Amino acid sequence: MASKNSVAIINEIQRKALADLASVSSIYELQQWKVFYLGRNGKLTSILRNLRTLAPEDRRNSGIAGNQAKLLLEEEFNSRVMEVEKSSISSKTSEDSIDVTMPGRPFPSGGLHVITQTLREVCGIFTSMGFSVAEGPEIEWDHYNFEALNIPKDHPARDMWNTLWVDFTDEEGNHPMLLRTHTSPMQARIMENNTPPVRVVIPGKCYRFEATDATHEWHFYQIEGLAIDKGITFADLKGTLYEFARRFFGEERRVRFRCDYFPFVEPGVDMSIDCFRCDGQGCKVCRNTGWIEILGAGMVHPKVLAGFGCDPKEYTGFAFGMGPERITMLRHGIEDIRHFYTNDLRFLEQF
Ligand code: FA5
Repeated sequence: MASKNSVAIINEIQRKALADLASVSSIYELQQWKVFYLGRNGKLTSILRNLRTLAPEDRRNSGIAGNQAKLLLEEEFNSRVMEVEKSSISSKTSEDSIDVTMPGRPFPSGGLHVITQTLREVCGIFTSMGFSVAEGPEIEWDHYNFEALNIPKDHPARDMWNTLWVDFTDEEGNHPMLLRTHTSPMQARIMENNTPPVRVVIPGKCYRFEATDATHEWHFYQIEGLAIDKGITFADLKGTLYEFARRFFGEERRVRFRCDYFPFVEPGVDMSIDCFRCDGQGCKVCRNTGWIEILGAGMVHPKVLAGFGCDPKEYTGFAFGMGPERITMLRHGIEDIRHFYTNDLRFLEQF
């Protein structure tokens, strides 16, 4: 009789539990339901725990009914959890009413730094004239930066390039490594692995231990150019650089060549463009000269050519080194070189 009662009670609990489960509509209510029926002190659990007090035959029948009810309720609970979760997602979606046709938020896209743009454009102009492009190390040996360029130790021309030395001492106590002060050391590196005819431009970063002002940075780029072949003359140098200036700055900009001294060229020149700000009248930007120097150049010195393994009686060549920051300033009317590397997006995003 007791067993009949227990089975009936179990069936009644199961019926009630299923009815309650059907009306549950949130995860919170589901948890409450579970605690009420299946929890440690839940309705069904309490019945099952008391089975051991029944007679063996009754215990068996009630045990079977109780375990079946428990399995069924657990299964129903799990599928109800899935239903409730699903409906809460879809109701949220319709409540928030996502308009899938709306355009997405744009990703802020990056861009090339204005100096990178200039480097690429300049290299493009020279490649269209038959030059190839090469790159080289920023930490350089004294040999390539100075010695191979006819600037031996104690030569006063070393003072032209205020050098940042690398803290590395060789066996003789010398500091043979430095941050390259110009891209000219690449001339020797190129000639180590190539034979004329050579036409190459080399963009890269340079470093000088010098005070900064509107037209000088302590780190800046240069683009080196080197052309070596039989029969190259100063007219080729001028023609090539005029053509570059014409393509980069337009027909209206004026160009000036003046004698200059670099130990690795003979003769040497500097090339200037008339000042963008004052149109050559003289102002703060051009230090009242009307001109802004953009590059140094010259015919490769015979001694340097011989060092490259080229007979200077047979081969001649020209070289130049230009400052991309300066030509970018000229083109865009930028008054201070320091804007390029202070990472102010208000400035950089203009280009
Ligand atoms: C040189 O560095 C030579 N190596 C150039 C050269 C190459 C001459 C081949 C002959 C043959 P110079 O120190 O003048 O030369 O620098 C060349 C260019 O680099 C300058 O015209 C200028 O545009 C740029 N430049 C030099 N110093 C700075 C600086 N501190 N900040 C920004 N640009 C600079």
